[in-house]
Amino acid sequence: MASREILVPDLGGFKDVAIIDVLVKPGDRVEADTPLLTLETEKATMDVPSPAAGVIEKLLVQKGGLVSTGTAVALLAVDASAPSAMAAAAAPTVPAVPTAPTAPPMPAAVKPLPAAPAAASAVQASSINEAGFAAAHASPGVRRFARELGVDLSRVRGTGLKGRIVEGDVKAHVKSLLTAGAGTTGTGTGSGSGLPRVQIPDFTQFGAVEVKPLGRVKRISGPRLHASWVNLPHVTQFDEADITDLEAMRVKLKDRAAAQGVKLTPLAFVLRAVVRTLQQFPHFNASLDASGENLVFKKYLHLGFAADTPNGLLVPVIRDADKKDVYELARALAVLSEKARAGKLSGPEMQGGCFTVSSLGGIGGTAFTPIINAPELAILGVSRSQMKPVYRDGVFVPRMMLPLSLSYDHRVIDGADGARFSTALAAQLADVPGLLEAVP
Ligand code: CAO
Repeated sequence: MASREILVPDLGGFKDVAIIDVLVKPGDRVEADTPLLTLETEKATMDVPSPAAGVIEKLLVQKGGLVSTGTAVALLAVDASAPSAMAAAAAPTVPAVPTAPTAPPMPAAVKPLPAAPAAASAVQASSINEAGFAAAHASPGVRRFARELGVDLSRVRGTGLKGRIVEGDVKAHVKSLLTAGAGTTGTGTGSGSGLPRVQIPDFTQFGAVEVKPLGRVKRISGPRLHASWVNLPHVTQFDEADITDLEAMRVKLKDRAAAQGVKLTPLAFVLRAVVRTLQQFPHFNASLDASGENLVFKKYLHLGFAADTPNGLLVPVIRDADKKDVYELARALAVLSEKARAGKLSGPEMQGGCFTVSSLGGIGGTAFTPIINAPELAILGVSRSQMKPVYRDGVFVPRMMLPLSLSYDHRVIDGADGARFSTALAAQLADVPGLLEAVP
């Protein structure tokens, strides 16, 4: 094991930045990207991640200290199996996470805490005013606590020094909401408070265990998925689209497309069909506003798609998907999923989605219940297509059927509309010439 110094990455012009939390101690095992320290400037908080896997030999700084770019913060005994990792320390080893709208630009290797992002990998909390949350005067611990409870810090009155919000303020805020019975009203963006907590036993009483911190993407996406799950009344509509003709055409076109560097998978056609269906059902391309009383119709159409990456689930966004034909959609899919896997997506490439498609078709399964990427109103899950016997005109015929799972927010979309949307989508997928039409 080689022993190497871990240095503070480029802080983008900030000097003498306060260390407000030290998250590891000598002897701790860390993975690449494990947060080691939390720093706080006046405008944002950020983690300093470990650039490689290994064991912390020595800490060179302490809580309350000040650091600048290049300050040595710890000695790491780097795993022998990861010799190149330290050399790559200056480059981002995990996907850059978008910064808060009010925060200054962050270097990619220094990542804001979950408190700050405006939109990241999978799902956005539906009610938290992200800009206000990011600007709130509170420590990362309090921010994390607020996130866990789904509390919008911009609405909490701080009683600490210079109005700083302390943990007690968050608790008092939740208590006041509960007392007022307002925890889950409005846009349904309350905390989900009142939910019984899952009891976590001491697992060591049952056998040996190993504790590993969740990766950064999961730490951000988890609370957002949870917020959507508990605050949006999800209904999932299942359907099947007959893509026999589409598959036949795709197989014909595939090689020609490959010669032009485009991998024409079924998903590109699904995206094109989704665009055409959203154009028929504009209220699916909308969001509730913060009051929960108005629907914001979007005159643009950016499509998100779930990408499975080594760092976790990310949702790149294809901008102006309605202006792209199926080849352009296939190209955008390939470029953005490659960037997602390499951890190179920028913040804007994960923002502004109107509707998300989550395809597990390349992996398997017959159906699933995708969680809506709030504040979007619906998400389409796609599973693996299969040849099935379909009864038609008195006989069974073999048809290639694609399973569709449409989850929608029942506050806005009625069951009848959900069924109409998925029926229309299936019809679009059967209309091969329509899908291949040039885009105006
Ligand atoms: N039915 C049958 N086969 C399918 C299919 C489907 N619905 N969808 C894709 N395939 C096939 C493709 O044709 C391809 O086959 P070949 O390699 O033989 O040509 C293979 O499966 C792999 O496809 P792919 O995954 O490379 O490409 P894609 O365009 O379908 O998907 C991407 C791209 C980025 C969406 C995908 O790689 C991915 O990450 N999927 C996971 C998404 C996810 O995690 N969702 C869950 C989120 S909720 O937790």
